Amino acid sequence: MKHILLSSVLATVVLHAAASVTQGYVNPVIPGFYPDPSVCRVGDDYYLVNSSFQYFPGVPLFHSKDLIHWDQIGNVLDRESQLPLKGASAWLGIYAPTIRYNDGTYYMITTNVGNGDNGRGNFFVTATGPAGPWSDPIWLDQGGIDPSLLFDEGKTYFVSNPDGAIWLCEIDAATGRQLTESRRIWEGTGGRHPEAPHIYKKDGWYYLMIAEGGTEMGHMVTIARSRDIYGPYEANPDNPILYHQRKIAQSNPIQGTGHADLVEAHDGSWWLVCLAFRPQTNNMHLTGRETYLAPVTWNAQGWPVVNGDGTISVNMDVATLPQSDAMDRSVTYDFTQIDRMPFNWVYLRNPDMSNYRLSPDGLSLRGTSVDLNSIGSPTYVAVRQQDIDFTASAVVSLDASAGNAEAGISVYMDVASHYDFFLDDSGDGSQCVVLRYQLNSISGERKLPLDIKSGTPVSLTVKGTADRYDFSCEIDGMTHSLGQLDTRYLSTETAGGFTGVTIGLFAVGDGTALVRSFNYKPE
Ligand code: 6LW
Repeated sequence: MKHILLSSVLATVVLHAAASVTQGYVNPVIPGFYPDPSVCRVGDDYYLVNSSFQYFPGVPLFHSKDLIHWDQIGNVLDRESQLPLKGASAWLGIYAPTIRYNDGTYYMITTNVGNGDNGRGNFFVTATGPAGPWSDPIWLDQGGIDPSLLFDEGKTYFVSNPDGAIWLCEIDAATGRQLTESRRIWEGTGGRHPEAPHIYKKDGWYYLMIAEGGTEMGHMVTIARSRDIYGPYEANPDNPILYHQRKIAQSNPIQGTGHADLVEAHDGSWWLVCLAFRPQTNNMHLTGRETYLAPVTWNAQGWPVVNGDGTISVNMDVATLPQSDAMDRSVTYDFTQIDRMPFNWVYLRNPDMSNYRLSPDGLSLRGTSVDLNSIGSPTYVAVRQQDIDFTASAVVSLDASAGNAEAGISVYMDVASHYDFFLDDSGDGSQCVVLRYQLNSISGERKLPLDIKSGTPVSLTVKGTADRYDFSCEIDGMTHSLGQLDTRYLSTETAGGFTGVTIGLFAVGDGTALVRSFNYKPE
């Protein structure tokens, strides 16, 4: 009884402490490759989605009560009929999604670039609850990328960016059928790549917010408004409303701010989620474009002002919604104890799920002839690198009695840029540990001069810092270093693509690996 009383008192204290925090938070609110955020509010619940490119399942879906702490509750596109990804590189697949709620239905609209239907890339899916199930795709005729929806006075408006401008039409929200001719409504303020359009209605105005400047350093957010949804749109004289090429952001660790979505919170405050990235070495970034949060106020002329001066920072000293508890991102996945992979684990393109099996022994990964240099679906399951400084490790054993096989951890930016750290079995009963770099057609490797008995569990560890990945392993209680590789060759600026680094478990060849656990820890 005393024990129960004490724990309920403690629980009250903890809950009270959590709810009383209403000042300050840290950006990014979702670190790692979670780009192109879109947010919607339903009552006092917030939902957020991101683009996912060549990864499966697609469009991670998060829930929050305070816009700061986000809990992944699923993936919107979780079956192949919604998400064909054949041949999708890190430049293709699922681009920026938008999430909206109207009259009991959730809508997620996005583009499948390279695997659309009959040349059409834009589609939406619907659900009656955010956890799904989400419908099969409903394809749309208007082209371009970054589609968005506005529900207004019984009509459904669809906006996207074909031909380097923002175009609008009305659609039937049940069938996707286009009801009015597409009309060009704005080109932005002259920056390259006008994209990411969202229309909001406020105080009798239609506000059209977009991104311009491209998704690199020159990225920015601009806005225009009109009394008529079809325009003419008048640009805010204070554009851009978010832009880190300003002198005041010169030494800001956050760069490339853009692609944003606005939301009015349940207490009447306004917020914006956007993407940005954190350069970590020679102005290059590896953790992808991430999700950031900023407060928004409206000036006397009725234009939004982002965080006072149009820039954001890591430590945001601003009033917030009552905050929920922060989640610890240090996590150990004990594969002997779980019966499904958590929502944050992703595969490349369309995986053959019979190559992956969870059992009380752990996660078994069956190798195939498809390796990590292939644009097919190698046996690979991964989480995002969310921190510049981190440690990740896995306990792996490999059974390759049938022939040659490799299995271990990959630090994977894309098909042409990855560092692989693995057990190598040539089928003769002994194995060795190898560190291999694969950078386009150039590859090289270092072997640990040690024979390991086939089937021995080996702990493989990757430690990331701004400039280096450090690789070491532990065998029979002894630690061995395999050395370091430079981070910059895996950066977005070097490798290209729209993604960030993922840290994954892989198997290739005629063998099956068993992974008992995987541990990821921000440092
Ligand atoms: C996305 C576009 C963009 O569709 O990059 O940064 C594209 N913004 O809006 C891919 O994420």
